[in-house]
Amino acid sequence: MKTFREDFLWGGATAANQYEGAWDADGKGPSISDMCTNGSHTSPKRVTPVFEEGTLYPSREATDFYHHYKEDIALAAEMGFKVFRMSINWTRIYPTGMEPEPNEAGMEFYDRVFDELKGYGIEPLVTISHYEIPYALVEKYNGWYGREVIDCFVRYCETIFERYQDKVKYWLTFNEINSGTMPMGSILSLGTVKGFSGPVNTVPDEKQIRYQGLHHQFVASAKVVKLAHEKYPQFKMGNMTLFATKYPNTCNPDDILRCQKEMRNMNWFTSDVQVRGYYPSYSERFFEEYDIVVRKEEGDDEILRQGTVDFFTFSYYMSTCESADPQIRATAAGNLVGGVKNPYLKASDWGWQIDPQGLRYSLNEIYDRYQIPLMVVENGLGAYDKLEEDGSIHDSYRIDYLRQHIKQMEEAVKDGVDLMGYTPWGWIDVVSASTGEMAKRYGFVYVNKYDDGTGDLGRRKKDSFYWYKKVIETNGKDLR
Ligand code: BGP
Repeated sequence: MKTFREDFLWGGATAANQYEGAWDADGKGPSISDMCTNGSHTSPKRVTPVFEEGTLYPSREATDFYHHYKEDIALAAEMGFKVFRMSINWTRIYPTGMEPEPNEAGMEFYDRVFDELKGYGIEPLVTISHYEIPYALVEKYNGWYGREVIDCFVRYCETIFERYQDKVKYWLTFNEINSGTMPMGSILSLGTVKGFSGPVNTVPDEKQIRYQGLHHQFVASAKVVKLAHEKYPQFKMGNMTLFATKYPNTCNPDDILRCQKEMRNMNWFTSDVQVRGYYPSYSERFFEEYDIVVRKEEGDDEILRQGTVDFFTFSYYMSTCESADPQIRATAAGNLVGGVKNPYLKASDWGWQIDPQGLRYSLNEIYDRYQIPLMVVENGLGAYDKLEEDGSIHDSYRIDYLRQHIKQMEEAVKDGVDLMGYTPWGWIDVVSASTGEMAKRYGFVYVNKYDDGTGDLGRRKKDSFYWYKKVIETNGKDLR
């Protein structure tokens, strides 16, 4: 029976906007995430178009990878990482997204990071855009709604591809690109929030604007995938989807159809375009229902066909159920998306329902549909951790969560899925994307940083650190 391949890419995932900090160091410009305040599970973070004195902006310092990269990479190496998922902060390279020339100091930072990784034989996996659109592009073009942003993005990619061509092989174009199908995605992913100020859950539901923005992201992604394939044949280019697995709430055919529709619109729509190279047939009816008219330019369809990805990556945290009855809907919280609670599952302290078998199910569904290699590039448990007086952190709940998910990944491999690797989210504590909290921790490594902005940023190994090291050492065999 099959198991994880010998060259399985074990590692961990981060993103610059939640990890790097140094938000204005060495010429870096502000990104959308730098304009978001802190928040919590019960009080949503806010977007502020102008900087408010006395307000905390957690991404600005985050957990300071910028000044701790050597120490952090050494910790990753100690766990035996084969791959390190990170993102390049667009505004470190092009502070407003529109400069004619890149910012050399920003470029040098990533040279140092990639060289450090190389020293330990760790492969970088780079997300090109992970919730880091330059805020200047939000103000000037309403983010990705403006077609001009395609050229800004392509120039940014040309720059980093050329510079890091010998250092980076694996690239993902947009993090959780399908978050743009939801109102929340208009903030972090699309940046279509010009002039918007207020709590993130009050952002207007502007489908016409979001789907136009998504079209521009599809074209941008396809253009740079095509460029990479032509100019840098050693590159492997991937998409990245937020996979929010859905089950019908009952066997009532109304629920089944509702679930199918939601699976398509939420989970499949963007990858159908990025993997197959054209808009799926069901999208026409969806656009009609919501009066969405996507403006395409001549040549766009051709580009989409030419720029399909080599591998499929996704985040997986949870599942929910779908009901045709609006009264039953929206009882479970989730990774940017809600749904109906599943009575068979338990949930995290943030209400995200824990469903390891849902990962096996999703891997099988995705592989059946596309037949290209898959990678789970985010998965994990956001939890409150207790720092003991002796400096230890006993996170058995996290080990348990990950153990169960890894077991189900192995089942999926036995089912025949071609799985390349696994990078659990926030392998070191970072700021939460949805709430802006520090208290929601995912890491194997604890960072002394707290919700009020205090903390000396010291790093400590949690129990899960030693556990994951053994998992990697044994290629997933020893999960005790
Ligand atoms: C995904 C994002 C990550 C990460 C993760 C966990 O949506 O790609 O950036 O933050 O979710 O979410 P949160 O931080 O809200 O717990």
